[in-house]
Amino acid sequence: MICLFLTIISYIFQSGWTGVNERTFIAVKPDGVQRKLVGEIVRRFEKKGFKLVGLKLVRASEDILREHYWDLRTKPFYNRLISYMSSGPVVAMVWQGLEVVKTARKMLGETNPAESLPGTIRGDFCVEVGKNVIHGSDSVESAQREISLWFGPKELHRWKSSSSQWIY
Ligand code: DAT
Ligand code: MG
Repeated sequence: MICLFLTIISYIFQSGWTGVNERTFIAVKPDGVQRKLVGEIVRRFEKKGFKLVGLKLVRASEDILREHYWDLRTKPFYNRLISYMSSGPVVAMVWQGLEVVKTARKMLGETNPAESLPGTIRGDFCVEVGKNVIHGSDSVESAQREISLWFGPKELHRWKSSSSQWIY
């Protein structure tokens, strides 16, 4: 039911979230916050040229996390994943820009840090799949669903970036 509702909401907003307005959901996981990686991660997205449109420190409820990781509910590591994600605050963010979903995934690296190249976030800052410091949406559709799940409309900001004319 919640899934259907979120899909409809996502569909309504879809038209505005393409091209330079594409958005992705990024979260610094509890280990990333504990290890003081928030500044470094924000810095990488800012320097790349993406625009920050939402950011908050949040202790995620189990309901949100179970919804967020719904696709993985049958995996053996699912319960461990939920308890790890609820073990401390996460920094939830929405970043905007051309091809931001695909590019952010490249910036993150592979799911398993051991397979992530140096220069990627997971390649540089973690070693184990169960503590891989950051989440990033894997498709435009997932991004829309996740943004609607984690952020209210008033928490997403429209603002004109003074550097956008030097990026696009
Ligand atoms: P990603 O986070 O790269 O999108 P995913 O969606 O497949 O990867 O999985 C979500 C998270 O679940 C992942 O970031 C870490 C955890 N995870 C995935 N595979 C795992 C495994 N084999 N063992 C433990 N945790 C795993
Ligand atoms: Mg995923």
